Amino acid sequence: MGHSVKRVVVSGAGGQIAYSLIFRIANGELLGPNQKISLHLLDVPEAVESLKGLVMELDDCTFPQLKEVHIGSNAAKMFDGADYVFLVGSKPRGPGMERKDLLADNGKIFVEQGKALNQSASKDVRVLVVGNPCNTNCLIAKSHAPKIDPRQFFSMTRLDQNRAVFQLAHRAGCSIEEVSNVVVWGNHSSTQVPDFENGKIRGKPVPQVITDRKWLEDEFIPLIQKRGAQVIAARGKSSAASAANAALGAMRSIIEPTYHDDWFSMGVWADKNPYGIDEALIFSFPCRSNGKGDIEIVKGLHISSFLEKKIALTHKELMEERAMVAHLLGSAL
Ligand code: NAX
Repeated sequence: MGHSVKRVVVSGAGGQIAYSLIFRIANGELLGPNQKISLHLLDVPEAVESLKGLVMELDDCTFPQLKEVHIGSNAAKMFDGADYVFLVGSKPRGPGMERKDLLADNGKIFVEQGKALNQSASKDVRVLVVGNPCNTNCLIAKSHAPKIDPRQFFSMTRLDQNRAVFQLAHRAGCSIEEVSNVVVWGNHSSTQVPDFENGKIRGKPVPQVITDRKWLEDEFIPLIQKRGAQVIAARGKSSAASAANAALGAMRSIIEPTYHDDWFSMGVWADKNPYGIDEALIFSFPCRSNGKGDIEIVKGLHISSFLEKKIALTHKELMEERAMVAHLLGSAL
């Protein structure tokens, strides 16, 4: 992908997710111990001063892989030649703010960032949108970047996947590594569909191992859908280290070949999907990587009528979100 030093961008670099993510990237956890990296840290002008403190801390970690760090608030400059971009920055929902206002407010950020990516990122760039509402933000950014293949844009449902894996392993009393093939369909929101029917424990469908169907339907699914809110209630702040961990895992899943017959959960451009989802959406599907950054949607999963009804709801929500930001979508939709 172009440079011998890889350029990795984190937007929202002054925020709490970034504070966990940046040090792990700099420590080689994204691209391995032999890959030199250049970190480009983007935030709004008011936050740039605090980024100087972050740079001091990065210096003081003496990470061998970290060749250079750039900070700034000009997206096009920060995206220059970018190989991997984590779009984390966005505004939190303020008091009394409607979902629609949040969509429009944050959507504007992704109009600008989509244009800036189009202007200056590497044509092979991989972009992971974390900032919420991440699926629709990703759709907006993609629609303003006609020079970049839409299949290089992703939105993060990895934290939801990880949450589901933990709960299934916990309930089954098995180890994390014994749970595989867990996908969360649709939107990263409370309508998301954590799929226990196609998930596996020790290679067997989850319902053959966890036979309490009532638990799976009535407790497991809502638990994953509401986990983010639970963390906020307990911590007084939203998930940060687990979100950073998921962002790192998600980008690595794009870069590295997918193990055997496993798959992972990722919001991707729904073009030519075999599941009847509107093709002009960023929708979370089961995905595999060929290890060169090319992702394909896994075909042929059985969708029961139980799943189908739930997927229809998250599908509808994403179409509604898209309609709310129709004025922000560029020509490359
Ligand atoms: P913080 O509020 O701690 O940090 C956000 C940072 O973004 C701030 O430093 C802010 O100045 C910056 N920012 C705002 N506008 C920007 C712009 N135009 N360009 C660059 N930077 C900008 O939030 P944090 O807890 O780090 O969360 C960041 C985003 O991740 C939020 O939108 C949050 O909802 C989302 N999340 C997404 C998750 C997912 O699974 N997809 C899970 C965790 C998290 O909730």
